[in-house]
Amino acid sequence: MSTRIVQVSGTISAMDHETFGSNERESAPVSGEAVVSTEGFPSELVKMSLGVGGEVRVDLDLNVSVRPNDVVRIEGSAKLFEGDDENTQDLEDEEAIQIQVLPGTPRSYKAGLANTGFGGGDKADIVLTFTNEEANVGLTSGGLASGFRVSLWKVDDQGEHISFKEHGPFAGWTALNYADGRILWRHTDNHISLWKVDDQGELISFKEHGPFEGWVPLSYDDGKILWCHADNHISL
Ligand SMILES: [Ca+2]
Ligand SMILES: [Ca+2]
Ligand SMILES: [Ca+2]
Repeated sequence: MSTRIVQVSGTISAMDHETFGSNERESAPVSGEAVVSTEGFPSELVKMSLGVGGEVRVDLDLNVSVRPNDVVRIEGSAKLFEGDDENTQDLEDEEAIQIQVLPGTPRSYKAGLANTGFGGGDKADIVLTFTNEEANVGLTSGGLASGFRVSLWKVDDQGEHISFKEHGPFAGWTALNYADGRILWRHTDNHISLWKVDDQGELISFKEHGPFEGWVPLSYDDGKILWCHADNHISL
């Protein structure tokens, strides 16, 4: 199983039906991305709301998880609310979404929601496209036979353990250090992967550099990566 990068794009178009006067319409782009690697653990792909006309709201919540053979499963819901204001919890229609996206095969999906109740006529159309590609993190090639697992602990002012997040092990990769929401990894060939992680230690994005002839990465801090050359130059 490889690490997958899953993206969703599309549009939500919604209409607040008015008995008097003209109907009100809004639309908004849908855009979300998640990197998933651990089977069975869903990650948030997109979570958004679109309000229209002062009375209608559309909520779209989707999570993604990896299945066997690099297939990913998208699960969640699209909901249409209509009431006294856009924060109303008066649910008029709902569509449960559960689809599989095959690796390298974009898939489109459409949902139509309608308020068919008294005073209804409100509706929403949701058009989505999902992609499921191999994440080029370089951390999974060669399998999981070597490398080190890291556990990033969150601690309070007194140093007491609050929570933790584990990553790896990834073949050939060693974590060098953590600073400012970044984990710096070094590969045995001396190229690096700088991970941006959120407050829970979850991977948000990453950037790879190198390898550069003769240079060995040492650490990351304050927006800078420190490299050491075989003849003992340093570079910031
Ligand atoms: Ca209305
Ligand atoms: Ca209105
Ligand atoms: Ca209503």
